[in-house]
Amino acid sequence: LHRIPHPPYRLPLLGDIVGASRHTPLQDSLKYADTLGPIFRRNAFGKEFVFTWGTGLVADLADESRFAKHVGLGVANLRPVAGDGLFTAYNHEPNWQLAHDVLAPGFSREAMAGYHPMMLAVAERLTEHWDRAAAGGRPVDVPGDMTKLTLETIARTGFGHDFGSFERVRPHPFVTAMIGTLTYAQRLNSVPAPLTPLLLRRASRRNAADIAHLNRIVDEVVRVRRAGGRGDGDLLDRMLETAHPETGERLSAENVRRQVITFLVAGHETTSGALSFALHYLSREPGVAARARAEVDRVWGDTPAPGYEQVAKLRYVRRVLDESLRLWPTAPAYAREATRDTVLADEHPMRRGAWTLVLTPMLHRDPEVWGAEAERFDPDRFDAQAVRSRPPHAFKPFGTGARACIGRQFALHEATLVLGLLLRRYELRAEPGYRLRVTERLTLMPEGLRLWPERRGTAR
Ligand code: MNH
Repeated sequence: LHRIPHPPYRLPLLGDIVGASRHTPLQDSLKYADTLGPIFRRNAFGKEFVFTWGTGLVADLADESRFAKHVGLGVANLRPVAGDGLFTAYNHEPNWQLAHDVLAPGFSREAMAGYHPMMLAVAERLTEHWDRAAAGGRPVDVPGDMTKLTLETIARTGFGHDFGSFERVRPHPFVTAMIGTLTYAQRLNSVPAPLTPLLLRRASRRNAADIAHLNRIVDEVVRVRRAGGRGDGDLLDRMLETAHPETGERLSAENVRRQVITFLVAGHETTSGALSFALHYLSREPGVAARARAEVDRVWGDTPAPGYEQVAKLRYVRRVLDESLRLWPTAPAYAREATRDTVLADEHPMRRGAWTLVLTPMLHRDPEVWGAEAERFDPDRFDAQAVRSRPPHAFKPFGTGARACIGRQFALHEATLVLGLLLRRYELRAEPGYRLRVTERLTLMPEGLRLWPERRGTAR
């Protein structure tokens, strides 16, 4: 450990808190990363945390024979919310494998093609809302609207549930409670554990109320399904009815509750951020927007309802999304632990159980891979040839290995579809003088981002 650099001003008891803000732990780590290099540590209240972002180191951490997901920090803080649900389960918990095997077919190609018409229907609710803003010359609240869209999408495709987000002026209480629990889980990292009862007394009471609220909403979704009989074979049907193909085991009622919360939260918050960042860059880069729009016009023409197959054909739009996820991977870190005594990249000894946090926004800016101009937004970094010439594991917005994101194709399909629809229908005018600010609540989101959509001529 002593060979790993740390910030210069270390305070006794408190550790490296000089210049750090409890609201932006990730962006602070990015600043440290710049000066301290590809692996560094920070001390918080006597505990040492190791951060890793160099491409070679991260590639080695992807070796599943020596490393695995570590449930720590922010993820561990979500255990009271999501328990042994897929995202927060420990590797050794039997419910991880069981739920993974039961739910994985819900993310197959066929399953995705089945969700497509519902995704399209939700996107139409968004364009109706944007049409009204465009007609009135009013701006739209991008993160707010993307959150409505992605929440409705996962709720309807996965659970046959309608939150009515677009009929509401304020966010659905589910969203408010979810943001509360994410923010609280992040805050727990900036307070020494023995002092939380003291320092976060009110916040922790609020958090308990938020969790109770999430449980109530989820229990109601499950109750309605149980009362009304099967859905159309969606995720909830799988959770409630599908037995494991080999063992015949089923998910328990308590585990179903954890999975429903997990999928409603994990299934919308990060996709919403990814769409918001992409729209920000599209509004700022007229050349990129024009190319993307030309592609949509060419591939889709003016078909009112682009089909499932037509979404994957938007290659350039997909690169815009990848490039947005490069600069702002909306789940900005994942933790890896050694599953036996080993040496990381032949350099850093790690005992079994020792862990490190991979900082993807820094990995995605590693100058050795992305060049000196890594801050520049350029979707051509994802053309086939550029991708082939990069080392593996240089781009990891969805994590790695057995515990990587199960919803990756779902998110990419949904986001590409929506960007295609919005580009075809509107010009996106940015707010003059807006400078990108990023809010952190374990996930990343552009703060205060507003755009003025303008209908394009006769196009759909
Ligand atoms: Mn998703 C795991 C990022 C969309 C459901 N997701 C992960 C991980 C990352 C991630 C990173 C790994 C975390 C870790 O190692 O600790 N996820 C994203 C991003 C998007 C996203 C950037 C959108 C963009 N995720 C989605 C969607 C769903 C989903 C959509 C569901 C419909 N994700 C999950 C689940 C896991 C996960 C469930 C946990 C998988 C497991 O551990 O088996």
